[in-house]
Amino acid sequence: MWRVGILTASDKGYRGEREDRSGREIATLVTRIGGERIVHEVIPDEWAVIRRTLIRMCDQEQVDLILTTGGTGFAPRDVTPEATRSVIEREVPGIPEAMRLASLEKTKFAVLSRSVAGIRGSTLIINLPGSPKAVRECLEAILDVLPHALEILT
Ligand code: MTE
Ligand code: CU1
Repeated sequence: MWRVGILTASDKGYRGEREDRSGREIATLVTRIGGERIVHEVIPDEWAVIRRTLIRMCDQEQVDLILTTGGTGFAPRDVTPEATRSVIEREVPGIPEAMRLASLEKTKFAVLSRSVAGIRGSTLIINLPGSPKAVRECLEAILDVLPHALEILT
């Protein structure tokens, strides 16, 4: 079983004004590759909070994989990619490239996601967009390669 952390960055979700359907979608999808949700946080779109939560999931909870959802767009408070870049040691550009390529077949708006992926210690962190539909489309594009990726990381 892979240990999976889910981080939902959403001001509305944090205030309880929006259900975290995207986080639940991630939890369901990862079971297909033997992923088990160990931690799941809904936090505001704050650089420092996202950064702190990512570090805790990697270094304390020691998850194998963190999937974030939300905050990858152009709104002023969309800072998930920046917070992710601040904690990773090695970037993995191929993962967001593949997600955007696959998503482009569904919607032109795929190019507006600024998602990044990278490695901190033995944890792989991947940003997904905010909507449940985008989460499904992006994660399905890369899900099959994740077991091999995680195997070589550990
Ligand atoms: N990717 C897929 N596969 N499907 C989508 O519907 N929506 C796009 C893009 N990526 C979308 C997608 C849109 S409209 C935006 S603005 C960006 O993701 C950023 O989304 P976020 O701000 O919710 O992270
Ligand atoms: Cu959009």
